[in-house]
Amino acid sequence: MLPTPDLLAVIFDVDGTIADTEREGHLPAFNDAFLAHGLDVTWSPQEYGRLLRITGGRHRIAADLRARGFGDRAGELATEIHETKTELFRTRIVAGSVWPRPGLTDLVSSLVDDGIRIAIATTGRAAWVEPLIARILGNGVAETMVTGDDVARLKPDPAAYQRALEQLDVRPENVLAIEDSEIGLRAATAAGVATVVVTTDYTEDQDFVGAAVVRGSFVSPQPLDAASLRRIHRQWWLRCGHPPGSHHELR
Ligand code: XBP
Ligand code: MG
Repeated sequence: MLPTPDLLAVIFDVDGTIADTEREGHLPAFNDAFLAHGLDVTWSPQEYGRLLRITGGRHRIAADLRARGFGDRAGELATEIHETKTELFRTRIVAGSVWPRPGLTDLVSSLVDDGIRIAIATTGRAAWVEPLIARILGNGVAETMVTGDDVARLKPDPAAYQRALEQLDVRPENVLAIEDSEIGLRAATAAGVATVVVTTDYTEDQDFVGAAVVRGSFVSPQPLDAASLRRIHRQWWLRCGHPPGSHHELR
């Protein structure tokens, strides 16, 4: 039997994965930004859950304003409101009000100790992603960071993952992605990367067909660490049966 590929790097999504940012972080920042621009728009947590199907805050605002009848003004207004939202969210991060998901920092330490490289692939904006990652992971722990500023097409397009793979200079079969959502799983899968999904309240009912593993937490039933990720990665490739170098079509 052909050897399974080694696990050389882990690429982490940010929102919902590194931190549970959406309900307590992004949502109030969007609502405060609507207020700052004099708009009578407040997204409820349920409404926001539906809007998460649209990746990228600017696109999310524009789609909602169009649905509310803002017509041609929606795009320009969305750009302005999103700039305010980005600054408000960045301020919250710098003030230290966003925390990692339980078990995340232990997993990262275990990967570092084991020599597994770490990267970030997100559709969020660099202005807040960079301070968040520096605060939670520490400076330099993530070798490369691809944000929504770096790619023309956001997830579920694979562009962010493809860019991270290029920057790491590794093959997709040597990497595992950690995601929280169906959109993220689709992006990583389309880049040929096996994916562990750790769901949140917002994503637990989504369709995760094609994931290597789906769980609701980093800590239970057993904490994820370098050894368990190596095991998951190896089992995925044994199951998939695609030798390194072959055309990889993830099922
Ligand atoms: C999540 C997103 C982001 C955030 C908002 O992406 O879709 O748009 O909700 O961030 P991921 P911005 O899980 O890939 O990080 O307002 O900066 O777009
Ligand atoms: Mg996410």
